Amino acid sequence: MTIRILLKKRKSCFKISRKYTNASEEGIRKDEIMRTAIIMGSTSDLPKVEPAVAILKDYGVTVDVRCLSAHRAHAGLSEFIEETNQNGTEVIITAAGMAAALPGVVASQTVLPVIGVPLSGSVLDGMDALYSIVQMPSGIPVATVAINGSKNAAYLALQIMAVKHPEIREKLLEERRQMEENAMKANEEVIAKFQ
Ligand code: C2R
Repeated sequence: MTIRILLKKRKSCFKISRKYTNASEEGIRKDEIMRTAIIMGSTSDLPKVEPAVAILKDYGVTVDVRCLSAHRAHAGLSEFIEETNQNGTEVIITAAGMAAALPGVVASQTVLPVIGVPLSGSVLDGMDALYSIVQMPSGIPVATVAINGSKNAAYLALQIMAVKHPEIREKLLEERRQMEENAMKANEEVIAKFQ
């Protein structure tokens, strides 16, 4: 291979890796990046999705947030799913209200774990989205959390990632220890109040 071809190859590799990594991730191998994606159906979903973004960022995870409706932007959605299939994303969180096709459509185009968050806001108050997301046909699962359960979607994503990343596992265990301590303190307060 001539030097010119080699240089051309290196340049295109650099372009691809730049496309798939954040500036802060440069120099980190793709398999070391802790990366998730969150896709919502509409920007009107943002207030219910933001708590998940905050939790994942607090754990130092890169979060690619997108608003890509399966109903309204199916080509753009497929393009993004293809990106996640190649850029080291480990889990995809999907959040949608009403006739929520989005989580299932995402799950149909990847073997990455897909978590679905049904959102309220319609006249059916989230039951429509819950039923749309939870009743997937065999072979294309979506791990469905509670209506508006975006925080648990983030924790479930972290638990999946913790299998590979010990730093996430340690932080999750520490948070659980803290949770238990607070719960026991609440118990003591209740005992003291009513004895
Ligand atoms: P608008 O507020 O934009 O009208 O959206 C969104 O997630 C949102 O909760 C209303 C609701 O429609 C949902 N939506 C879906 C999909 N695209 C948008 N369920 C989809 O592709 O599944």
